[in-house]
Amino acid sequence: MERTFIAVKPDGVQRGLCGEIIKRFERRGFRLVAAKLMRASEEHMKTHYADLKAAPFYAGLCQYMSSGPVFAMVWEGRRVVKLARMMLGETDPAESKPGSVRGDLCVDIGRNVIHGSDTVENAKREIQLWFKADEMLDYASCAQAWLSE
Ligand code: DAT
Ligand code: MG
Repeated sequence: MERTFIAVKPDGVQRGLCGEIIKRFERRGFRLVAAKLMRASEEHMKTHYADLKAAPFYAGLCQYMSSGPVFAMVWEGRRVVKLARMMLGETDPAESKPGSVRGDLCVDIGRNVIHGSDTVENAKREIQLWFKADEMLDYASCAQAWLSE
């Protein structure tokens, strides 16, 4: 079973989109294993986005991500990393198809409401960065038997 790190960014939290986003992951058949509302420091965001250090938007991105509460979550399920990325849409909302989070809920690449890990490896790194082991819960979901053969 795979896990991924999903976060509603400060613009998404301010715009009241946490419920809408949680609903989409629940409906798809993924299981919430951890969640917390937190104000990330700029240092934390610099570590999170370390691979983008050279990008011209890096400083602004880290400032924006630490400018208000972020709703951080870990979701579990079969192929959740890839499927969640598809649910998010493209990085640029203008390239995102209707039906995706970014294609439905936002218009600007710099305020694209949601983060999702792009690979299984990065998901592991990000989950460790945002959550302690005891903040994640293992429990049996009654839906499990009905989601896969
Ligand atoms: P994603 O969030 O789809 O994984 P990414 O990892 O390439 O995209 O970039 C991280 C975030 O940085 C992205 O969600 C929004 C911001 N970003 C990316 N490209 C940008 C650009 N050209 N101008 C402004 N912000 C950008
Ligand atoms: Mg990324």
